[in-house]
Amino acid sequence: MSLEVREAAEALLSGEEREPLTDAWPELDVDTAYAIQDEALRLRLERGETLIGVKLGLTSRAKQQRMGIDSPMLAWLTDAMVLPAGVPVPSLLHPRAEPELVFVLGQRLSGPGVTAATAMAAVDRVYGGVEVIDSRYRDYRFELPDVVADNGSSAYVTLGPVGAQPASLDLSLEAALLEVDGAIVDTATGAAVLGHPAEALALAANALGARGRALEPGWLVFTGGMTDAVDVRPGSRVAAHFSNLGSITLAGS
Ligand code: OOG
Ligand code: MG
Repeated sequence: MSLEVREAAEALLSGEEREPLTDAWPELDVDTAYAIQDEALRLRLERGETLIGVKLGLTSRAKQQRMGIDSPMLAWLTDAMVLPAGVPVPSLLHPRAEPELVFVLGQRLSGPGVTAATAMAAVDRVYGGVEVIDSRYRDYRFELPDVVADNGSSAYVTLGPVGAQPASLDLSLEAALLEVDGAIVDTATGAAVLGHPAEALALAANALGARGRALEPGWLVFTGGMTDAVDVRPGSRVAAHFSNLGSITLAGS
């Protein structure tokens, strides 16, 4: 691994706000960005965190248009990123929240050749979830390699209260209402996520397979923001209400 990769991983893991890597390193490519992401994960595991799954980012048009990037990406989730329901969002740089559909895997899944149908067959349970993102880049200004290196802006994930059998729901029709301080500000259904969130799961399995890895049994897979993300301001309350998968409320601090 190059010195630049190690240094970028350490700098991003420090959590300090910074300019995008590509400002000073314009030739940074996506493969090298994933090497930075993997090195940051290695450092997290070295300090005692456990790998619990992955998240996809930029899988809906709402998110792609807002960030100006139209390729989905993958990032790691560890146990330190789990925010239990009811715990206020810790103080962060500029937290935003987004409703997501979440899979818990029953079986190992790895590409190539994983389809939405074979991906769904590996799913044990489906949950509603909320991801809190917090880009380390000032003003959320980044290119694709920057956000990949920054582990997809990951900060926290919260799982909803209902774990449904995958066959019991039509996930393309599962709706999320996003509420801020009592007002509904956005809505979407699962179809917003690549047409069906199982497509995001298949994409994750194939992308990890290409990197010589797999989605493991028991892992969480956050399939990407269905709507645009909203700011989590101190004192404000953000809630996601799913049609069949319950509600999650976050309090800003
Ligand atoms: C990148 C992370 C995107 C999602 O669900 O689309 C993401 C960002 O918007 O900062 O987590
Ligand atoms: Mg997300």
